[in-house]
Amino acid sequence: MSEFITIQVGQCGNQIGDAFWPLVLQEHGIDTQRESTFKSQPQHIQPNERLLDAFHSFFSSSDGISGHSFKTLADLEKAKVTARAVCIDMEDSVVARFRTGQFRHLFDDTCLLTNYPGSGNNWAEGFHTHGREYNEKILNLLQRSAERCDQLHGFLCLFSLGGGTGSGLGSAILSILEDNFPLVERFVTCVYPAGNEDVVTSPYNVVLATRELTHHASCVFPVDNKALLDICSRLKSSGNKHGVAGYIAACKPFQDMNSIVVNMLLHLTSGSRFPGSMNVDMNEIYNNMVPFPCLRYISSSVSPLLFPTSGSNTAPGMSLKPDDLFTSAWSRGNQLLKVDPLGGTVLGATLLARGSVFVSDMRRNIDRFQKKTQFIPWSCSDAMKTGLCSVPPPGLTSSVLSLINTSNMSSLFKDVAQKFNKLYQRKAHVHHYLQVPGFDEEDFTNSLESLHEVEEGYAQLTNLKAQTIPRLQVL
Ligand SMILES: Nc1nc2c(ncn2[C@@H]2O[C@H](COP(=O)(O)OP(=O)(O)OP(=O)(O)O)[C@@H](O)[C@H]2O)c(=O)[nH]1
Ligand SMILES: [Mg+2]
Repeated sequence: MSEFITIQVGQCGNQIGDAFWPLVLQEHGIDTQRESTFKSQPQHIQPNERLLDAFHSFFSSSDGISGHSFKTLADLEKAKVTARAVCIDMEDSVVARFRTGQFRHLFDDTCLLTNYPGSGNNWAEGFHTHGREYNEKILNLLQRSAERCDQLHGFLCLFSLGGGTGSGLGSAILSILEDNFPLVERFVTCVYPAGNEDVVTSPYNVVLATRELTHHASCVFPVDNKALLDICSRLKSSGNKHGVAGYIAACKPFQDMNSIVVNMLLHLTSGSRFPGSMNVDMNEIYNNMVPFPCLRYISSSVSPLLFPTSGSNTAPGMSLKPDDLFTSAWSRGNQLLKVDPLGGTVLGATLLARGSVFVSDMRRNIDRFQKKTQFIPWSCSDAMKTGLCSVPPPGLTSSVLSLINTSNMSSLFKDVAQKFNKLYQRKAHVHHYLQVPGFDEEDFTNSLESLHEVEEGYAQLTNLKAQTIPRLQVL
């Protein structure tokens, strides 16, 4: 089975990681309440050989995993099972949860890296200062984690682009990976800010980090906090008498928002981890979805949208019929990013189903998708990637993931450039960046140029008509 190393950087990356690991365990039927007995174990999934096989994807053990049947956290601790995770932050508070919390035995202490007091919401601090200082240490951590793998398939990198550590150090790590593990794909899930946030310098951090993503990631699955918050508010505000504002005031939306991202990640990797009649590996997704090197940004959505961390699956949509499941996955309002994926030209699309979705359901919905989609003219319209993984997510009978590389992605970069320009026209906060050794004013302009290239690259493909190329004449 394919193995992944998860790299969590900064507060956001580690908070998404904090939501990720309990759900991975839940997928394998492992009771995360240490004291409880097998009786209270989730009933939907029984540990069996094929699930144990898949356990290698995210976990390793010096004692070996094969042959074990894990039911509780205590079983994992006894067998010295650790998560294939590298958790990095330049402050300590979030990563400390992995040292002392309920899952402390799951994390190899030597794979947790922290400092003090953070990168001060400054990409240059994260990229240059911490990137330089920790380069060797991070490489060592990664090499050690990679040595514990038999079939390392990819790195899953999680960080936000708004702050300094995730955006700066997170994007610096991409180059370390590219230089030292050139054959292993780098999949990035990065969080774009909502726009009305606490981090004033986030437009700079986003633009500077996006250049690194464009050049050093294999495939990027961006999400944005505005889209995530809208989804959570829509799904949860009906239960709150003060509506959306009441929902936001009453809870910590990050928890719900992060669990939506985690659901997407678990579904995304499911084909590489579990068996299925038409399984799709992550490198197949990358090869089919990215036709040009810079246009590697994929809009994603999973259906049904759920909040598994809140204990029970409370969201509507649990009993969606197959066609509704597919429609919901590719619909504009359910994308984890504020784009209309089918409003432009589609460069690549993947539909991945989990659980009891029949091949006939799949065929019918591919047909429906193709009828409403304008593909790039040089690709035949059935050039879609589709997959069926037989293991459903916990608590569900089926689910669908939609991945779309769309020319409308240009709207994301246009919006990011506008926010950047508003700040940069006044050169506000620029001095903080210029005083960091290694940072040059040209980094701003070069990064903006790189952003424009991606925006243009996508925009040019919108409404592109098929060209008639004259046949070559045989002389
Ligand atoms: N979805 C989501 N967004 C988050 C979370 N935590 C922070 N953010 C967003 O991330 C951005 C701030 O980045 P952080 O991850 O806090 O910053 P950092 O990488 O730790 O960098 P520094 O604190 O500047 O060193 C803002 O846009 C926040 O709204 C989270 O748990 N989930
Ligand atoms: Mg931080």
